[in-house]
Amino acid sequence: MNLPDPSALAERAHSALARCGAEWPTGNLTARTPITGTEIRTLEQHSADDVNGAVAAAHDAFGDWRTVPAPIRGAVVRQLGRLLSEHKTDLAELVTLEAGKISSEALGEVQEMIDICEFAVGLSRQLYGRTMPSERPGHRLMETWHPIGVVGVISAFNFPVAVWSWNTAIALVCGDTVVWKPSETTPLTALACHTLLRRALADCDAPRGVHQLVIGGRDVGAALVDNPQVALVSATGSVRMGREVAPRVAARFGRSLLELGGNNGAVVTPSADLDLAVRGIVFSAAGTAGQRCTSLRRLIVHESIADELVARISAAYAQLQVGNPFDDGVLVGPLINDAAFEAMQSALTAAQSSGGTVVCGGERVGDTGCYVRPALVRMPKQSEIMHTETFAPILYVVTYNEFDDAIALHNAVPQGLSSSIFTLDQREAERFLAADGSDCGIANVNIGTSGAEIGGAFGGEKDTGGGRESGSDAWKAYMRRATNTINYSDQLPLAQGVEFG
Ligand code: UN1
Repeated sequence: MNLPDPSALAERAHSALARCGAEWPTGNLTARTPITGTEIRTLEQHSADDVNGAVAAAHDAFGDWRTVPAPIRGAVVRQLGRLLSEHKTDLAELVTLEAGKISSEALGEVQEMIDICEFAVGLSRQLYGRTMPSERPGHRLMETWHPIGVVGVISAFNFPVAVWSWNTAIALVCGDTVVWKPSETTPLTALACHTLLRRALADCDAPRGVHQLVIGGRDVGAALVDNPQVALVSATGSVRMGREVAPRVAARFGRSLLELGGNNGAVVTPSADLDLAVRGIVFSAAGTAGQRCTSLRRLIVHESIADELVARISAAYAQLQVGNPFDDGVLVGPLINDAAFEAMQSALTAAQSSGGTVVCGGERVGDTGCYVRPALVRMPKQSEIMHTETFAPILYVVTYNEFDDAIALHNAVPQGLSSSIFTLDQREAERFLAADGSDCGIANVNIGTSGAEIGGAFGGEKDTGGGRESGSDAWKAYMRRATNTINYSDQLPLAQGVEFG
C-alpha cells in the first residue's frame, strides 16, 4: 500500500487550519492521523479548572444571548453555514486526516453541517409553542419555549464535526450557549470548526463567549458532566460512557441527551431486490470502515436467499479498495487505532468459537496504520458476540425462516439505533415499521442503516440512550417549556370548579 509521507500529512493539516483562520497550535496533547498512525501536531490540553472557566464564560454569555431574538441568533448560524461552505474542502481534509474517512464521506459529513445550519436558520423563526383553550372564561392558556442554558456537547471521533453541528446550530438558535468537548482523537478538526464559529460570531457582532472549546480526555468530559451550570449534556459515544454520564447528570437534575452505541440490523426477505440490497448493505457495513454508530453489523436473511446474498456481498467486498482515504477509488480507509484493530480481531475469534465462519475479510492490509479488509461472517445463530457493538467492519449473517422470527432476532439485542428491511412486499415493509416491528429509533425500507439525512430526528432506544438530535422537533430538548395562564377578566374563577372563600 502506498501511503503518504507523514510530514506531508502534517503540512496538509497545517494549511487547512490556516485557511480556516486557526493558529497552528502547540501543547501537550498529540494529534495523530490514522492514515499513517503518526503525529500531526501537538496542542494544548485543558484541565478541569479550564472546563469550569469555559462553562462560567458560556454561562455569562447566556445572560445576554437568551434575549437576542431567535431570528437574529439565526443570522449567526446562517453566517456559520456560509463559512462552512466556503471551507468545505479544508474541513473535509481535516476529517480525513484525523478520522481517516475517505474524501467523499468527509465532504458528506461537512455537507451535514451546512444542511443543519440551513435547517436551524429556518427553525429560528419556528420555535412554536401551542395555545390551548382554557376551561375558564377570560383566560388564555399557552406555552412558551425558552432557552435552557449552557449545553455541554461531547462528541466522538467518527463524526467529528457533523454531530457537533447538529447540537450547536440548534442550540444557538434556541438561545443556548455551548461548551464543546470533542474526541481527543480529532482535536484539530474541532479547532477549525470553533475558529469558523468564532468568526461567524464576530461577523455578526455577537458575543464570542457563546461557544467554548475544551480539549482533553475523560477528566475534561467529567468536569463538564458534573458542572451544575451545564443545563444539558448532549453526549455521543459508547454505551459504557453513557452509563457513566446519565446518572451523574441525573443526580444534579440536569438533562442529558444520549446517542450511544448501535448494533444495527437489516432483514432481507425473499422478495428483496438483491442488486439494490447488496449496494445498500455494502455501503452500510463497509463504509467508514464500519465506524459509524449506524453501521450495519447484523444481517438477518431468509434462508432461501442466504447463500446467494452472501456470495454477492462477498464478491462486492472483493472489489473494495482498502487504503489511503485520500486516494481516488479507495472506499475503505483505516481503523482509528490499534485498539480498534484488536477489538475487531477478538470479535472475530469470539465469532469463530461460537461456530461462525469467516467468509471473507478480517485480515490486516499493509504494515503501517490499521487497515483491514471488511469481514463477512456467517453465524449459526445470533450468539453473544452479535449482541455487542464492535466498532469495526464486521458483518454477521444469520438466517430465518418465519418473518416473525426475523423481527424477534432483529430486536433481541440491547441497542436500538438504526434498522432496515429489504423487501418488495408491502406487508412485510409496513409490519417492520409498525409498533410490533423494529424497536429502533430509525427504521428504513430498501436503504441501509447508515447515512441518515439531517431533516429527521436522529437517535435510538434501549442502550442507545433515547436521545434525539438534528431535525424534526429535536430542538425541544434544547429548550425549557413554560406553561402560561393569563387572566384578562376581572373575575378569579379557579380551575376544576374549586371554590375558595
Ligand atoms: C454517528 O455515527 O454517530 O446516519 C452519526 C448516519 C450519519 C450520522 C451518523 N448521518 O450515518
